[in-house]
Order: sequence, then C-alpha cells, then structure tokens
Amino acid sequence: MTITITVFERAFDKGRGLARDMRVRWALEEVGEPYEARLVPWEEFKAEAHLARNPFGQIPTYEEGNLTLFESGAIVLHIAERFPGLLPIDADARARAIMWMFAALSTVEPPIVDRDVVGYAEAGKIWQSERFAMVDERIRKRLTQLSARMGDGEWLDGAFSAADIIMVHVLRRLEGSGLLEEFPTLAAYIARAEARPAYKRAFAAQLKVWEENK
Ligand code: GTB
Repeated sequence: MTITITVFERAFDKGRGLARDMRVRWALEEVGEPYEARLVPWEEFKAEAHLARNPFGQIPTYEEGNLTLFESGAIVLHIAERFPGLLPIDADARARAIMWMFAALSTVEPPIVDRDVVGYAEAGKIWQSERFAMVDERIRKRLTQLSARMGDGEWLDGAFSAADIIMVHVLRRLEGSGLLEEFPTLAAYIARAEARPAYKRAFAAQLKVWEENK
C-alpha cells in the first residue's frame, strides 16, 4: 500500500532537515518502507484539501490506504507499531521507548521551540536578550538532565528505537545556538544518529526537495 506524506514545497530551514517531515522520512527509511512525498506550497496549507488531512493545516501528514494521520509523534509511533524494527518486542522495554517519545515531545521540545519563537516573534523587542537568557536556562536544565540520564549509553534506552528518532530530531533544532556544544554526550548522540544510513537517506531526500524548489 502506498504511503504518502506531506512536506513543505519550500522549507523555511532551506534543506537543513529541521522541519518535522524529517522524523517521518527517517522512521520510514529505518523500517525500509518506500513512500511518496506530496509537496505542499505555502498558500495551500490552510486550503480545504490540506485541512482535511490536518485540521491545523500543518505538515507532516501521513496517508496509508484509508488511514490519514497528522502529528509527527503519532505518525512515527504508528510506523513503529506497523512495521518491525523501531520498538522493542518486550512489553516493558516498549513502554519505556514510548515514554521517551513523549518525553522528547512534551518535556524537551517545548523550550526549544520557545527559543525559536523568541528569535522571530520577539525580534527587535527590548526584552529579547533577557528572554533568550531565560529560555536558554530552561533548555540547559533539560539538556543537563537528559545528558546525566544517558551517561555512556549509546541510545536512550538500550537498542535504537523510534524514541531516538524523535529525541535526536528535537535536539537538532538547537544547531547553531551554541547550546549543544556545552553537552558533549548529546553532541555525540546526535552524531551517532546522523551516521545511520537511514538518517542519511532521509536527509538527502528532503534536501533534494529544497534544491529542486528553492
Ligand atoms: N506538533 C506538530 C507535529 O509534530 O507534527 C507540529 C507540526 C508543525 O509545526 N509543522 C510545521 C508547519 O506545518 C512545519 S515543521 N507549520 C505551518 C503552520 O503551522 O501553519 C516546523 C519547522 C520549520 C522550520 C524549523 N527550523 O527551521 O528549525 C523547524 C520546524
């Protein structure tokens, strides 16, 4: 059954693989499932056809037969449940992997997204540098805690899983901020993930879209 995902026709990040379709592409590459990418031009995000896929008018979405999903976390979880390779078989280990997916999305990602919001929505405001300092402290706290828990571990909890896809992608959004460099454990974790052939294929695929449509 053909899998179709939606992606930016022209991504804000200029092919750096930071938009959330990258998580879905990476998960599909890890499980070896082919997919098609439907490019959505900016002016069609809030058009009826796309709102039918996602009521919030965002990418990525995922279509597989009669199933349509939105929310990158839910999509990656679905892929991990539908195809083998991204979730442990053992029930407890599986529950922990899903826990880490939620942790990435609801505990680590929010302050990282806030940082971007401070960057564009509060640009030029007299309080912007103070807000950056505050949000950076919140991020540092999370990175310190995550780094301490990972210790010398290769992945979040034993074998590589869907949780690592989400967590690494969330952390990558800090590239260029200087914050990741303060946490060598996390920088090494990201580098390990980026060395995976599936990651490289996913990254190349989204970059190709940017190169062809910029
Ligand atoms: N919670 C949703 C999910 O996880 O799927 C959030 C989806 C979302 O925010 N999608 C963005 C979108 O469609 C694209 S990824 N925005 C249009 C809209 O809201 O109208 C956002 C993104 C873009 C660029 C970077 N970057 O450059 O770092 C990071 C994330």
